[in-house]
Amino acid sequence: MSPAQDGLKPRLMRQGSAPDIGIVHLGPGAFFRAFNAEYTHDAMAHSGGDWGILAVCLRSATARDQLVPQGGLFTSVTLDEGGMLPKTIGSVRDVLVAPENPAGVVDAMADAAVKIVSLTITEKGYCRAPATGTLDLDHPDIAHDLSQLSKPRSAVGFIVAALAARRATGVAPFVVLSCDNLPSNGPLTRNIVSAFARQVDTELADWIATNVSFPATMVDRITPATTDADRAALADLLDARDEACVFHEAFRQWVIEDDFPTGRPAWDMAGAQLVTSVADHEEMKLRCLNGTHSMLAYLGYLAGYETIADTVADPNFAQLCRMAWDEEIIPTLTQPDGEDLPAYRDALLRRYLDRALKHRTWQIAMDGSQKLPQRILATVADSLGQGRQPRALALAVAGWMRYVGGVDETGAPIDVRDPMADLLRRTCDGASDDQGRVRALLALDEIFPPDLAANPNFEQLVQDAYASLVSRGAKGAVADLVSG
Ligand code: CS2
Repeated sequence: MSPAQDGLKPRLMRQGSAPDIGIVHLGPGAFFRAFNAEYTHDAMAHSGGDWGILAVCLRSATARDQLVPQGGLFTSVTLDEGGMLPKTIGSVRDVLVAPENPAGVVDAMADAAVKIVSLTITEKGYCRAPATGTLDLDHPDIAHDLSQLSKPRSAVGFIVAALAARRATGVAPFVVLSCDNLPSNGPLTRNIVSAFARQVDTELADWIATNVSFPATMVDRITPATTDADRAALADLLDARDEACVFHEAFRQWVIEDDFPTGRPAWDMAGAQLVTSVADHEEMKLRCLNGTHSMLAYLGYLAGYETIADTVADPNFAQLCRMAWDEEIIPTLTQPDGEDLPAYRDALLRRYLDRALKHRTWQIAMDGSQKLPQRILATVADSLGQGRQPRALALAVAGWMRYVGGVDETGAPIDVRDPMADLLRRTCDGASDDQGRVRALLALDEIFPPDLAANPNFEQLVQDAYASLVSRGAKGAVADLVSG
């Protein structure tokens, strides 16, 4: 083979034989590849087991088109100051695209070899009312699935259809493992699945309540969307293209409630923490990391910063994070076993400052209506309840309100991606002045719990923050707050 031909040789090669499928994973995007697939790869490398993953795309075929031509193999690239550290991941066995053959996906999930169905479908994939976490029966996908359960569209529809098929054939249920950034994601998923099943068949709902386990998890690894520039940089390094590669930080943390009656991969051997309760870890991560991530996303975007690293390189924004953590978020938390909250906070700021990770503020700003309640509003409510004035988080809420208005500080349009984008825009445009806009947005009870929206102290904090953003711009408003 000539050197030129050798240069075209694919470098993705499976080490040893491929594992049989034991997991179906819904939502094989970048985070799944950087996290679930890599932990499972590491667990099998350590302890073996047939925990190969059948990945299911619920909407677009992109992941299938990237992964299947590569035999499911892909490169997981750790980014740090030392550069790119590539590693081939071999846990994905196959990829199905649900809209092409929904009944085939239900059959695959009903296979007795499948012990776990895991999910990274993002907040909106749960079709829940964000403020309450309960199933939204008016959601178009839920309405569709309730009338045609043999061809589901939603994750909950697939789960219930497959559990019904297993029950009918006497196959033990799979474990449902939510890996999304939602509060008490296990119980929340249980509630949604149960509410859906109850609409279909009360005996099935009772069987699910008695037999199916829904462990809660805390997941953490910063994984920006992969760009063409990333793929080109990896191709230079490996001398071969990998269409399915993923780039992420070195840090990873997975805390899992250990409730797997039919077994699980040795994720603990790969560094995951298997515990009896995840709640404190989950709250710490959602409020400290995701809460300040969203804060930086809206205010950083409005200030003209492209990435989180650019945003916290501005000392006032770094100070805003410290203020939010120390005065507003950490006082609402219970320190989880094995964690040190001040050290956790310091490590977070270091992770944000990492310039190798180009995590765009615009990416994190997506789907704010689905994220705000658990990331920011719950903390604000607790903080007000403690008699504090959570000004940094109120500025974050005001930043979101400016952002969803769809016009930035230079008058340019903002590409707002959110399932409620139209409603948010109409709500903003329908208000006659700034105060009216704040009031109209606070009245959206899908997002703002009525008790919080009716709290005059909270409204005043948001009104003041919004006025400051309008008069001083995001940079000025942040500077005033941290110096004041
Ligand atoms: C981010 C998260 O996009 C977002 O909303 O806040 O994806 C965040 O990067 C991860 O939760 C980190 O573990």
